[in-house]
Amino acid sequence: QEYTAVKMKVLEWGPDVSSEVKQAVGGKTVQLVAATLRPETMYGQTNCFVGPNLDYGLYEASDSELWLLTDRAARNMAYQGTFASPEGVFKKVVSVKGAEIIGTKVNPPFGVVPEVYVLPMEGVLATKGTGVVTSVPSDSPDDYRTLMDLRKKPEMYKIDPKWASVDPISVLSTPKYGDMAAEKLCTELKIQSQRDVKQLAEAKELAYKEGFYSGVMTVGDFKGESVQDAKPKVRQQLLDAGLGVPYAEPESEVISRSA
Ligand code: ZZB
Repeated sequence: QEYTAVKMKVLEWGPDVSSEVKQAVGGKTVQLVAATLRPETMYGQTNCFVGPNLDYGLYEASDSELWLLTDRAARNMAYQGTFASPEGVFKKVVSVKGAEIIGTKVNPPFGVVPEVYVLPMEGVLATKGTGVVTSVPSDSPDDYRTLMDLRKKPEMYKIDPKWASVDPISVLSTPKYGDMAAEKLCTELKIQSQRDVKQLAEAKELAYKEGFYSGVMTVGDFKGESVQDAKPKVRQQLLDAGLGVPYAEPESEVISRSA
């Protein structure tokens, strides 16, 4: 699976970021780096998710940029030549817990809404992508359901309701599910919570298939084109703009995960 790793620039730290982290950053730019298989949906980013209990770090991507991701992803990127450092070399500047960065304001690349917040998601896997997930609740059932859970119980999730206030944004339309596939599927499959992992996996599969084979873009430079055509074009634009990099999972890990 070839992911696109997209850079979400930190605009303002949330209330719980430690002074140790802030000091380590100094004047550098920090990017939360999210791995996606759906670059064509980036217009519809409404927030970003991290696992509150997961361990992340700030890694030196270049002289001026620190990237926030998991140790595992930093190692993979170092071997894929993503960083300015020599192949295989990566330097962690400071450790960060997911919970610390909840409420941090970031800029989602190509997002219709230019400022969104970092929120907690229970099911973020440390073993996949970068451990940072960008949220597109129009087309990702997991994102939709989690956002609705957070809105229902902001106190329980210890978030400021304003962080979850951006509504899903339509990015594509399909004959079966209209222009808000995730909401439609969550309703049809009666998905009640982000913990309904079995139904969510089924909804994801259905949304992927229908979006890819029958979807037509409703926003952006490729509006009116099929999703299949638009996907590589939007991806290339992200890469050209320096807002994304290719990211691949090592084969052995992909196999052990699906086994
Ligand atoms: C934006 C997006 C928009 C995504 C969408 C999906 C959809 P897969 O197919 O199971 O490999 N993701 C990335 N990393 C993680 C992680 N560590 N833990 C949990 N989820 C993660 O899933 C790949 C997708 O899972 C990625 O693509 C990312 O969300 C999320 F409209 O990015 B996606 C129907 C799905 N729609």
